[in-house]
Formats: sequence, structure tokens, C-alpha cells
Amino acid sequence: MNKNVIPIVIVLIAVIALVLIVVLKPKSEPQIGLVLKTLTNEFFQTMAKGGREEAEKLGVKLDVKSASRETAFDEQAQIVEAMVASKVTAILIAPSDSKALVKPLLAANKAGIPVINLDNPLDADEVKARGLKLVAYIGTDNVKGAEMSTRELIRAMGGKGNIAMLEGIRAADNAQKRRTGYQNAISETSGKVKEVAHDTASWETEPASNVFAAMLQTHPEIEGLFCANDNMALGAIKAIEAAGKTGKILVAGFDNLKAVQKEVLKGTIHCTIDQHADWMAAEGVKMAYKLMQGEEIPESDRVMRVELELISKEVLLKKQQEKK
Ligand code: ALL
Repeated sequence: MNKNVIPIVIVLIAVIALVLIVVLKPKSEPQIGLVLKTLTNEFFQTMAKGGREEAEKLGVKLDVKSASRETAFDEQAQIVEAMVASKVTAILIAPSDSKALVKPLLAANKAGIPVINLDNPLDADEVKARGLKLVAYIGTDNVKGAEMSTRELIRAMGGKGNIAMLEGIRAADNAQKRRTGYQNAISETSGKVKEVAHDTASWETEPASNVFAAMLQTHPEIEGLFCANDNMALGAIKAIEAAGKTGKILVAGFDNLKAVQKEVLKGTIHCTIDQHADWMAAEGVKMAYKLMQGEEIPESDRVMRVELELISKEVLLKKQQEKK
């Protein structure tokens, strides 16, 4: 071969190789983003599972991300940012803070990425003020759920007595709504049930245990406790046990965690609410998939509410029986 031709051939081979690399490089598959609060809460593990199972059925990729703690609002904002940068086809989000997450989500709107709000509703005023566009809300009627749980608690208290509440993170819309639902149930008793104390324990078990231990010191008269979620109910019963009051204070929760089902069967927690976290995520994935196919979301699906279920010992025993 002519010596002068060799460099030309080498360059040519290099160019062809480069073209082949670019052309044959597997295109990154489109994927839906699911942003959860934290997997330290079984509720969100259930949500992730529901989303993954639906995505598998539909043959679509799902990127599930969560923050390290219930209170890690900034981490959720960073996850949203990264998902926008990676061009997910839609963002499904259960926001930890109903106001703080509105701003980061504007970047999704700007990039033309649809946003579907799951579980904890974003703050309606903040959404309006910032002009955030949401495709839909899929989640719980939190006022109703808290009413159901508290009413059952009050019924078990004999319709009277001293009650208290452990609240979720107050910047969350569903924490506020659950407080309202609980208050509604109390006012139905026309003064027979009195609230003697309430405080936040940020949705978490350890803080709940400490907060309730302190509450019991100041209010030994407490006979019933509504916890805005099950993790806090699990913390509260530790404090009750430490105070030697197991069986003397009735506790109601919200979420129907497996660990709480065990306590309900033992009688240390009286009742809880199943709000089917898996369903919320599955419906979110279905909706995101429809959007990927260019389908319109009908007006009737813009707010989708989960069917709530009151879980008591009787209900759990019946379910066990049905499984057999
Ligand atoms: C809410 C959920 C659950 C949960 C809580 C903790 O959004 O609805 O009740 O336990 O978050 O983050």
C-alpha cells in the first residue's frame, strides 16, 4: 500500500467507527419519574411497589427516587431538578412540603414535563400564585379519613373523655386536613369529648415516642389519642408502655402499616385507615403512560380519590378468614 494512503485510511476507519458508535448507541429509554418522601416509611415502600408493578404491566420504565427523611424537603427539590434534567416523560410526586415543592416543579412545566400530584396535595393557593400546571391529583380525602379514624376511636372511648392528637408535619396539606377531620369528629360529641393536648411529631416514630411521653407527663388524664399516621402511633404506644399505661389509652392511626396491623390484632392500637398507597402510584403510572401515548386526560380524572377503609381488629380477622 502506498505509504501516503495509510494515514488517510486510519482517519477514515476512525470516522466510520465514530459514526457507528453514535448511530448504534442505545437510545436512553423514556421513563416516568416517581418522587416519594422517604422509604423509611413503609407507606412509601407500598407506593413504590404499586408504581413498579403497574409500570412492569405496561412495559414502561419507572425511576423511583426518595429523600432520606420526612423532613428533607431540599432533597425532594433536588430530585425534581435531576428528573427534569434527565427528561423524564412525566413526574409523579408525593410532596413532603405542600408549598416548598411548588417552585421546583415549575421547571418541569417549563420543560413541558407533565406533573401529577399524588398523596399529599400541593397547596392550592401557592400553585395558583406561581401558576404551576398540574395534570391531576390522585390521593385521599384526608378530612374524611381522619373523621373515620377519630369517630371509631371516640366510639371505643364510650363517646366521652379526654382526647389528644399527634400531628404530621404542619407544612403538609394532608397533616392540616387530618387535624380538621379529627376536630370535626370531636365537635360531633357536643362537648362530651374534650381535647386536652396536641403537638406535631413530624410523621416519625422516635419523635412521636418522645413527644407523647412528655404529653403524658403534663396530661395524665388522656384517654384517647389520634395519630395522623401509623408511624407516630407506633411511637406513641412505646411511650404508653413506658408509662405503664398499656390498655388504658386508646390509640388510632392512619395508613394501615403491617407493623400496626400486628398491634391492632394485639389490641395495643385500636384502629387505622387504609388509604391504599399502591393504588395511588399505579393510577399515576397509568395516567403518565396515557400522556406518553398522546392521550387526553378526561376532566373526570383530574381529581381521583382513593377508597378509604377503616381497619379494626374485626376487619383484620375477617380479612384473614377470607384469605383461608
Ligand atoms: C403522607 C401520607 C401518610 C404518611 C405521611 C408521612 O403524605 O399520606 O399518611 O404516613 O405522608 O410522610
